[in-house]
Amino acid sequence: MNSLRTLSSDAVPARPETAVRVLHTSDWHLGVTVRDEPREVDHDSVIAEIIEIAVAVQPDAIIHTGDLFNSGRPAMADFGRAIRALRELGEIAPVAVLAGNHDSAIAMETLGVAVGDPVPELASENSYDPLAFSPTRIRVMHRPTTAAHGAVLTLSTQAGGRLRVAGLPFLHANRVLGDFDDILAANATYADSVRKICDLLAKSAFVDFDTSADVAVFASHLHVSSARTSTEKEIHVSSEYATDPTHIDSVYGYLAFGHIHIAQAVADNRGRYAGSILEIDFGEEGETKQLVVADLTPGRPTKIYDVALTAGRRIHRIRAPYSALAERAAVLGHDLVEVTVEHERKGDGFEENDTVSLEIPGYDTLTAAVHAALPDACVVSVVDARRPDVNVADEVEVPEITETPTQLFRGWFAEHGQALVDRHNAHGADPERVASLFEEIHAATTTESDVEIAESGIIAALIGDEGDT
Ligand SMILES: [Mn+2]
Repeated sequence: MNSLRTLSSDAVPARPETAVRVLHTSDWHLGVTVRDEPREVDHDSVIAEIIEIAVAVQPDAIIHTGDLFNSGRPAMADFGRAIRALRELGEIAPVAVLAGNHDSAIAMETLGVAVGDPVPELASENSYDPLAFSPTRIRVMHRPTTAAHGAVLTLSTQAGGRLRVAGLPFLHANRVLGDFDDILAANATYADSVRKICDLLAKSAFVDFDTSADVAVFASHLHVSSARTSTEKEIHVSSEYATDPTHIDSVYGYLAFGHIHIAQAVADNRGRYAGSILEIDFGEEGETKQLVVADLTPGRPTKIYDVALTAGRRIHRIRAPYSALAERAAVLGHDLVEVTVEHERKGDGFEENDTVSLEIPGYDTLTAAVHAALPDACVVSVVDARRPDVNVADEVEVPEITETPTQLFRGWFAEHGQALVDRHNAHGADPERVASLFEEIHAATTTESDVEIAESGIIAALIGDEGDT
């Protein structure tokens, strides 16, 4: 899978008369910081760009596939930012937003209230009809649920047919899914559960569906098998948590995914990860950010356009000697930069045996000097990697240790272990067993043999497993 070739929004052709146009965005992560530096200004400018593009391409629906917020408890400023953005988008076309793994159901439910989404109330009165035209411009799907509770929307389109949107917000592993009790066995695997829910949603989405006039989109915040997390790496999610998209009903004209931040085609080009809208951490440095425009025409292949997003500051990690920083200032502009300062190189006037002074004349600290060399950039951190000739190990006095790790652990545990066990002892741990468990694990890791822990079943039950993308 190669990187997508993005267009500017004015290169996207006008919507063909018979097509239904969907605008797809994802993974905004409102509230995210880079090394404590807030991104509000970047979010404000890229959201303005998204709204401009939406006005330009005139979609029939706008779909946001999750991680609207970076945290389950967004700051009020970000909550307000989301409300304003959704309302502005809702003026252009109906909007559906799904909860991602970073969003909490409660924050998203509250957001739905704030933007006037009436569906949860209709569903609780048992009067929501997923096959009737949606009564709302903004639908916030705050948790995975059934069509009767708002997982399926029916929208009118400029082409005349209907657009059906089936949405599956992020499905947390090991979380009780009361709405799906009928179809999910208690011991179903994650992949099985996703598959059964997808089948159930498709069943609802294609009731009273006219394939000669209507089109449908499946939207989800989901790990899709074989998707890439960065340019080189394939994601190695255990098959337990990756969903094979080939089984997603072929009647859907477009599959809209959120979760993975690098935009990419998935499922034989049936859909996209729209990706994040800013480089939100250094792992995304250099990635192109984008939206997706999909034109769905009944009975014809879908046309997909990748539309570049260029607003917001880029992020960079640079390594250079101090003397080489100032010349990079113009290129870095106002971007966010982490600077690693290396020692001055030979040929810059320094010889191998010179004593390199770490003082930079005129500045008290290296950080102050770096800020002065890059006056416009937002320097988020400065790492001092000078003094390469000093062998750090020579300077550190290593105390001689005569006890084995096991003896050390037992010594420490004798002193502090009882209090620790008392504090966490909801599960009846025996202090002697904790000490012997350490020995077993230590022995296994030092001999590279498999660890067989008698309590592994109990431990597995205690550990949740939510990804961090
Ligand atoms: Mn995300």
